[in-house]
Amino acid sequence: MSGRVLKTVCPLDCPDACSILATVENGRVTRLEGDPDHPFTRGFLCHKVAHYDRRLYSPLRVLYPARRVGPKGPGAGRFERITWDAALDEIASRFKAVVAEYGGEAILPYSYGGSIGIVQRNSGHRFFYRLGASRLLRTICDSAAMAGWDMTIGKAIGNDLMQAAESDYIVIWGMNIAATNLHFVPIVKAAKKRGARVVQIDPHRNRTSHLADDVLQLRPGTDAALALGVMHVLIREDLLDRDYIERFTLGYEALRERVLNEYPVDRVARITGLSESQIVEFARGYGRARAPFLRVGFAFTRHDNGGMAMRTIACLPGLVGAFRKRGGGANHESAGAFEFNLDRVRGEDRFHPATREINMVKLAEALLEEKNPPVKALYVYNCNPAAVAPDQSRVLEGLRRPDLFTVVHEQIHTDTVDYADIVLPATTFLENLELYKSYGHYYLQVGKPVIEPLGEAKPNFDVFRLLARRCGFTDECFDDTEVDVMSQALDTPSKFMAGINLERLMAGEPIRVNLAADADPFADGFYTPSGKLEFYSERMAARGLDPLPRYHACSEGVENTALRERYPLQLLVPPSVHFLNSTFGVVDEQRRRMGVPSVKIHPADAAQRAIAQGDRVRLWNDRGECHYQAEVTTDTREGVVVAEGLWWAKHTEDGQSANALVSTRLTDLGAGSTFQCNLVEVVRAERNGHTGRVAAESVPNTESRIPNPEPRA
Ligand SMILES: Nc1nc2c(c(=O)[nH]1)N[C@H]1C(S)=C(S)[C@@H](COP(=O)(O)OP(=O)(O)OC[C@H]3O[C@@H](n4cnc5c(=O)[nH]c(N)nc54)[C@H](O)[C@@H]3O)O[C@H]1N2
Ligand SMILES: Nc1nc2c(c(=O)[nH]1)N[C@H]1C(S)=C(S)[C@@H](COP(=O)(O)OP(=O)(O)OC[C@H]3O[C@@H](n4cnc5c(=O)[nH]c(N)nc54)[C@H](O)[C@@H]3O)O[C@H]1N2
Ligand code: SF4
Ligand SMILES: [Mo]
Repeated sequence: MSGRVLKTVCPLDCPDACSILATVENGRVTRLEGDPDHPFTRGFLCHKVAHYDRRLYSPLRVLYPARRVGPKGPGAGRFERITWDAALDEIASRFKAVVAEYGGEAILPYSYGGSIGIVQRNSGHRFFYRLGASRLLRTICDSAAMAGWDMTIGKAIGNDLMQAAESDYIVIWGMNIAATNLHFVPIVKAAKKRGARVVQIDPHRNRTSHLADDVLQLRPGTDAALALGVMHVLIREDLLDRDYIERFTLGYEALRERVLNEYPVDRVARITGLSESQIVEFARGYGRARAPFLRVGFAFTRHDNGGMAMRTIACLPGLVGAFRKRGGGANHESAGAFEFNLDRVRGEDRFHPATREINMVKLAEALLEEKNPPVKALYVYNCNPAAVAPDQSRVLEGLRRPDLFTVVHEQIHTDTVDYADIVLPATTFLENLELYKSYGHYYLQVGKPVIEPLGEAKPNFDVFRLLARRCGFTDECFDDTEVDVMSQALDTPSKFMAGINLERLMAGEPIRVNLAADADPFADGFYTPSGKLEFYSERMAARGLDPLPRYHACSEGVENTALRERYPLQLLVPPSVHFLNSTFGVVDEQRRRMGVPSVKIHPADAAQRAIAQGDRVRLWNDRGECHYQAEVTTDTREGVVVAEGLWWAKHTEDGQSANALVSTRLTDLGAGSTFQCNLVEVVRAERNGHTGRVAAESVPNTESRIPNPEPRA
């Protein structure tokens, strides 16, 4: 039997937001394919989502509410199945008790990007505002990138990725597109076929390097310096679009003086570790191209100088007038065009929240140090902090606190579930209704459930409505349905969203925001206070920051000579093609493709430490340690080690991953995370005289400890 084919959307934190055709036979999902009619998906999905059924029907799927009956932590916890009524009653009464004794701010919601849909992602806000809980600053991902881009451009939009097929010079800056923006790859290939040159700027040669004519392996955290060196050459050699600069930009003269005086190519070469000719050649290529296109990633913004780095790089297209050239321009995120009425969706207009803010990057501090009041209850949804958050040893220590009441609403028995007092089963995108935007392309789409919820799983939206009632909240906003919330989201004066109505979306078709694919997104001006691309920024000055682009060294980089005496290597922890953050750690096949947790090290660094290919090594700094397997390779530059992929803590040898080495330091703009900014040391690890290979799956993927007595079909 062939089954029914239903359309839905990938909910994962990935810029591609693919449209999916799901085949359902006898109530079971048997096939997932890319929608050939979606202009960006173009008929294919990444491997992990094409096989999402392995995750959907995993033995680790959480299907019923459960209560802890053993100690907290991996391997220790035992859970007993309870009813939804019992679970909701217990949460409501524990929350009320915490509010009575410590105040609402002792409750902390913790969520991020498990689903990036508008309804499920934002459905907890009303409840937690009404409760008077602490407010979470959701900064773990792109807040420095957004703030930096905003200072120069004013809104997180850019030239359409699809039109870059007509570019003659594509720069991929700090983004591993072959892993993290897969549907941009055919576009780059099409441009190459027409003769485009492709330059990648990344300390680490990865899958994307196969597309590149040149790979500039700069030192991590020196990206602003490289951009300023490129500007120096563009200005010195007059490779500028003067008409564009005059009409569309602000502060060119001041920038010119700064760049010519302070960023000569030899200085930039010393900072970045690139050669002078690499820098000059790159600048000439960019400046002479007919339509240079810049695909800007996140990695370089995850240093504590990252906001300024983004602001600086975003200036480049302004000097050469790239935004208005067909095929050219720049794109970091498209998300700014989706101007939903989020105040309404989140209930900010109604509840005017003014409670304490807690930055999600500092979860360790929140759980271990916060006093006024202490965090006594934690509610986790859409997120797996035990695996993804920085300073992992301390996060786990905090989660282990016996006096902390922790609720985890999850699809899968993750690392974080190991620490839960109450576990609630969550639906996946195949089981719930949702409105999706993208941060790579410009299409909106509604995804409808294609199967009934498995077990007793419920969407976030339903759970928060039920909890609101249990807590006695009678505000009418808690009577809204998911469709009501979608229509509230679309109730906006935004010019990008004009004419987009829910009926059309509910029919399942992708609908484009009002920004033509081949348009210059800034033809009518930029979204800064001056309406210009701001080389000079009053807003930066008002914050006491340098109003002009500049390079300042990051705290854990090559210029920190004191710390480098103890920890000489820069550690990068970028995403892997086989995982999506920690979401696919549950799938045996994806872990098999990953192999064991491993770290790439340059042959010169390995030789100095007598480390050979396949050796078990210890990585550490003052924050923590982990044991990984060494991969000796020139794919990384000297002085830089790379631990790709967000492993579950329990799949590592020590029960903690490279995130144990990552600090909770914040970025210069946006108070964001600094995942790529860590100095470490690596040595060959000997334990019981053995230095051999790390055992694959040192800790196997255990069966869920939550009883799921009903047999699955
Ligand atoms: N397959 C897959 N796709 C994903 C994800 C995933 O985990 N797996 N995660 C999703 C999420 S949440 C996000 S935010 C995006 C992230 O997508 P990306 O922007 O691609 O990811 P980054 O972590 O920013 O790292 C990208 C590259 O930057 C390099 N890099 C590290 N430090 C520096 C630096 O200082 N300068 C420069 N120039 N390069 C540097 C790394 O070596 C890496 O190759 O991807 C999304 N898509
Ligand atoms: N080492 C390292 N660490 C990193 C990064 C890195 O590159 N390297 N990247 C950082 C970045 S950029 C990001 S964005 C974060 C991502 O961190 P997270 O947002 O925590 O992302 P995931 O690991 O995908 O975990 C999401 C969880 O939400 C659950 N979930 C999915 N949908 C739903 C739902 O509808 N309801 C509920 N209740 N749960 C749901 C999933 O089962 C999954 O366990 O990680 C950060 N951590
Ligand atoms: S993770 Fe990204 S590439 Fe894979 S299906 Fe989802 S949106 Fe598409
Ligand atoms: Mo992210």
